[in-house]
Amino acid sequence: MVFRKLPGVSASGMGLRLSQKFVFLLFLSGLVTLCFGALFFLPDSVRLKRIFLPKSDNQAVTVGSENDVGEHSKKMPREQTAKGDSTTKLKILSRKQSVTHEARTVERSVGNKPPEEWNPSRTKTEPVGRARESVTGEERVTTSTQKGQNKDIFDFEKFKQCLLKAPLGKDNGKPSDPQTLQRREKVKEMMKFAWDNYKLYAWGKNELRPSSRNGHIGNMFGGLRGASIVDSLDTLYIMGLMEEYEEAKKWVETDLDLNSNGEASLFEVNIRYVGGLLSAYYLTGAEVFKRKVLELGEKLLPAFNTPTGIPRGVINLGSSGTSWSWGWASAGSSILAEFGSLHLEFMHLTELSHNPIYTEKVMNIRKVLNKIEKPHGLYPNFLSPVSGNWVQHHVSIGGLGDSFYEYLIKSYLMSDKTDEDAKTMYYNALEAIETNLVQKSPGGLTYLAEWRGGILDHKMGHLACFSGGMVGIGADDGPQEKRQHYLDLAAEITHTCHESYARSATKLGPEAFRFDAGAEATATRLSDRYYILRPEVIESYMYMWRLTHDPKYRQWGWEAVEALEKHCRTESGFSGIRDVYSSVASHDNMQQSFFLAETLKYLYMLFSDDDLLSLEDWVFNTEAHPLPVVRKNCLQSETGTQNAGKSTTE
Ligand code: DMJ
Repeated sequence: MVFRKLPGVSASGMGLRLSQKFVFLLFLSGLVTLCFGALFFLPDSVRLKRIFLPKSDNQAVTVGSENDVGEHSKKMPREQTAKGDSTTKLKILSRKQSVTHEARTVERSVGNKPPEEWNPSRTKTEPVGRARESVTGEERVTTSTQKGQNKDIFDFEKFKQCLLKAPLGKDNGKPSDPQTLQRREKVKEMMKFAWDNYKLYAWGKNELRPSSRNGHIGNMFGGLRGASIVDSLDTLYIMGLMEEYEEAKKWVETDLDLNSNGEASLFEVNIRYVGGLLSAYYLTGAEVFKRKVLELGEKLLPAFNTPTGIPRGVINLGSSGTSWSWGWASAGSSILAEFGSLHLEFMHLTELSHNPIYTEKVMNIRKVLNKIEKPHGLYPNFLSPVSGNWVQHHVSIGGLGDSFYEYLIKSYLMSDKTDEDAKTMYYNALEAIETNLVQKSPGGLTYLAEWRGGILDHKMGHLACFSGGMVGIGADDGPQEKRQHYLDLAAEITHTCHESYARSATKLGPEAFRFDAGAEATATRLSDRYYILRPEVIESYMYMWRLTHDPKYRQWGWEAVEALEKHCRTESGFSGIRDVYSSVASHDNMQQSFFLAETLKYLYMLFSDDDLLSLEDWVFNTEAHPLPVVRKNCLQSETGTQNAGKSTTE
């Protein structure tokens, strides 16, 4: 720009006119504003931004990637800005608490001798309560801290005294019948085989690819590694594969890096990592699991920073803590099965940390769900975390909805039957499911259809087959006149799911089966014919066995073992198959971590005595990680021996 002095106009300085100076200054200030404003658009990692801007929970975020996603999460996250957050106060509180909590963690590990671990080989016939306090041989000394004098510290000793039975039961649940024992040994061998191959070809990765003999990482866990290790800890432990358990524990100690900065499925990280670490801690008392799970738990909290407190499905585990909804979920909604399957783990995070924030978060979800009107008493699968309204009227007991219902009844059971809200919600939901979704096929099979705005889709997913077990474990606490009915319903659903296996060439069930156009429990679409080592059908066999002791459930479980061996076992691990109706196997080259966490664990339990992880003491999260019933009265009592009289391994 050229500045010239014009005649007759006063000028100063550089010989500019006043109006020119004004324009120049305006331009300059505009430029400065623009530059500063541009900082907001720089990526998080840019240093300048960190210097100039305070960290905020509500930063705008960009679309993540890509195709390899969670169970309920089939596509890419949607771009979201968590603006208009009405829970700022809570956020500040949560940040403060986080700091306090971190400090406490450090203090604990420095100031207190970590409790000695609980090893199954040492607990074979010991009583749970009294005997653990005596100082003989390998037994540990119960310190005053562990006796609950320091209320800030989770008292593992007292926790054990509040169990009714030893976790692994008498003689680790060993069945007396030789055939059952042999079958149990076979399942243990399968676990060892799956583990050994994972170790050989995929150590530290998330899953084993058995055909290509390498590891798979994917992007479901936001950069976290070792999903198969964390998912396997408790299975290895209950099977007495102690060398393998020790390897797994060592890896958690030295290699489980929680400082990742990727986008993770909140649901998947919660059920596999949080669930896996929690149960490893409760089973063994090893401090490392507690430390890790509390560190991880904190990283999940920013997902709840939405106007309603309903968390979004995808979270950045790094310091930004930004969260997204899945790109495929209508109108930026959150998924019922995802935000509805946090309760069990979050209640235990509060138990271990003494930080109420986790309980508050999940109780708030429940409050929102209780307030909102439900079409025909049903819970649709998509909810807006902004408005708190349903986004679509699709209801399913399979994918997208499944574990929400499971967590209602399990919340009640895990609360030592004190959580009346969860109980009411569960039985009301079950009533609505029976009225609207439960169907009988022309061939007499009971199934759970899906509901789309009042229209039934006569399809049942493999995922929905967990409901045999769910309805079964809830039967006893339902209204007196309905108890037998619920048990019958559970048996019928389990029977139908078994039929979906029995009607295939491989004796393994498809991903989804239908009851229309002449089909009865068979997949009619090519795209539904695959089996990816899922546990749900076997899970229902296990619960139904425990509830009825009808030998058919063990028989069905054994059929599944034989089918897995024949069609899914490869030279280097287990693999899913692409078509259950073809006896010529086409492997999908993936040994899912839930095969080790769930399928094999439930099979092992099916062939064990009932006191191995007794259902009186333990509930299983949706990834089959056992979490103990919280007996508040006992835990808070001075002596902590409310159940000590009953605390034997018998
Ligand atoms: C597991 O990760 C969990 O059981 C989840 O609830 C549903 N899907 C898989 C197994 O099929």
